[in-house]
Formats: sequence, C-alpha cells, structure tokens
Amino acid sequence: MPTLCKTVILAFTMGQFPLTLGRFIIQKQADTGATRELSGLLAQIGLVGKLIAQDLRRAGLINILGTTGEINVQGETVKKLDEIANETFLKAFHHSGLVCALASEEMEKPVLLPENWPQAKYMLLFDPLDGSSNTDCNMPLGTIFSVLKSEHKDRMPTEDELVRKGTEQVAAGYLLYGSSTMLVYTVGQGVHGFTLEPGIGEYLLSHEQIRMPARGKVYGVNEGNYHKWTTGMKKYVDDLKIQDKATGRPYSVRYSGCLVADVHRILLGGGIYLYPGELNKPEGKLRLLYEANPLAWVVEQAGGRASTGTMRILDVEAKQLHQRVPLIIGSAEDVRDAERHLQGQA
Ligand code: AHM
Ligand code: MG
Repeated sequence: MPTLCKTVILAFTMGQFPLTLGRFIIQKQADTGATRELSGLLAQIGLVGKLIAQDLRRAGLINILGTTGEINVQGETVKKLDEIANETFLKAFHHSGLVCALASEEMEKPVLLPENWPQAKYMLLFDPLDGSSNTDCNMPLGTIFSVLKSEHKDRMPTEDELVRKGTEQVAAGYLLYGSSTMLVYTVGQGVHGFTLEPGIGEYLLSHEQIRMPARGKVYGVNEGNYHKWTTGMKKYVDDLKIQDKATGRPYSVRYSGCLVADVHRILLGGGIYLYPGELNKPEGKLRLLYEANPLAWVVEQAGGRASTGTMRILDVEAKQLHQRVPLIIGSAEDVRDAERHLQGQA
C-alpha cells in the first residue's frame, strides 16, 4: 500500500483528517491577526522548499554539486546549490505581490521589488541553503527565513530598513531537508512543524505547538575550534563531559554542520547548540538577521532561550545586513548554564 494511503488511513482511524499547511495557515489567520498576504507569503516559502528539496534529491545526478568558483559577500566559497536555492527564492518572489524587498546571505545588497508595491508590505530575509558544506555528501541542509513588515504606507522601504532587531520579526522559521522535508515556523503564537508528504506534494501538520524540554542531554559545537575559545567557553564544554549526577552520564555531542538540523534536533529533544565568539573573532560566524534571529524566535516560542552569551539574541542592535553574532541556543536551563560560564560566573 502506498505510504500516502497509510498516512491518510492512519489519520482517519485516529478520527482526524490530515491538516495541510495551507489549511492550517488559513485557520490560524484569524487567531494570530496574520494578514492574507502573510499567509500567502508562508505558503510561497513552502513552495520554494519543495523546489529546493527536489533539486537536492537529484543533485548527484544532474551536475549541480560542487562550487561555482565564486566567493560570496561573506568571503565564503559559493556552492552551485547555494546559487540555485537563491535563484529559486528570487523567481518565486519577483512579481508575486507578496514582498517588497528580499535580502539573502548570497547577495551583497537587498533586492527591492517596486513591482509588488504598494500591495506587498512584507520584507523577506533568508539563508537559502544553510549548511552548504553538506551538499556534496548527502547530509542534511536547511533554509532559514525571517519576515519583517515595512511601517511606511506611502513609500517603498529603503535598503537600510531591512536591518532591524529580531523583536520586530512578524514570522520566522526554517525548512529542513533531511530524511524528510519539514517546514517549521512561528508567527508569535507557538511553533508548528509540517512534514512534506511526497505522495501528494503537500505539507501536513505533524508537530503542533512544539515545546522544548527545559534541559537536554546533547550539545552541538564545532569542537575543532577549542583552542580559539575563551576560558569560560572551554570550561563549559569540559563540564558537559563530566558525568552528570542526575543522569549518570555526560552530554552527547551531536553536530551535523547544518545549523537548521542541529537546532531542529534540539527543538524536539532538548539540548544546546553553540557557535560562540572566539578570542580573535568575538563576533562569531553566524549571521544575525537571517540565521540567529529567526531561529532565536522559533526557539523562544517553543520555551527555549537564545543568547550571545551576554544578551538575548532578539535584543541585539542590528547595524548591518550581514552582521555576525555569537549564537548559544537551546533548552533554557542549558543556555543559562552556558551564559554563566561565558560570563565567568561558573
Ligand atoms: P552556511 O550558511 O554558509 O552554510 O554557514 C552556516 C553553517 C551552519 O549551518 C553550521 O552550523 C556552521 O556554519 C558550521 O560551521 P563550521 O564548519 O565552522 O562548523
Ligand atoms: Mg547558514
């Protein structure tokens, strides 16, 4: 029996009919005060996710692995799939009537879309392909997105107006391309996860109102950077390896090289992910506007915590589009422990 039939029959026998992303968004529109445009925007991100997932599934067969030979604005090697995923976003949102500006990890400057103005007041920031070192070895990848709303009724936003604090987001989330494709998002009233049912090409609600455990048993960090860390950071990770009195075991390491996959694991099962500032690079590696902010909001909405080590991520003053920030994110108690160590209090 095809898997789809099994999914639907299982849902029926449990007295439910599977809820699609589209249906769920419309149902929630009234409760959350989301506008029709925001609902349309989220649905369009779902479509982009399906297109990227399709490319990733075939990547090893159609010569789209490897690099383009270019270096992006971050000084990083551009993978062919980075460029393809970015193009997919651009095509999906040009002339969509859904957003008036786009900004991405792969583009030095935002793209303004006057053709969508004044209908579209939203602005979309995204990392089209997170964890792109994983492309060539069939490991998980992600997409991260953050949505802002222009305050001006009478004019298009300027490029600078995309550079805003995390607390100003109106929607945020990610797509995870793993053993299945998932879309997880928040509009500020909890976090919901949808799994793509490949048989019908629909996202079905699989994780409603996700809540994170207050403490977990795993940590994710690139420990190859140990010698670059501050004393507090080294001590924190050293302490995680000591047998815990309550559980009788140390924390386990789980690090995939894909922020989305590592945060998703923690969102569901608890734990902590760290990309800290380093002695010679206190700003860390990850980007504030389209990596840290959206994931921080998702995690907070699920009861977790996201910090630079000294302050809440969502309160960090945004000064530049591609600004970097240290990121300590996960279960609230684990993040508080890390903060104590990083502030030299442990
Ligand atoms: P990317 O957006 O260029 O892929 O960079 C972000 C990635 C994260 O997904 C991941 O957690 C981290 O960078 C891995 O970095 P490192 O290879 O230094 O551990
Ligand atoms: Mg990334």
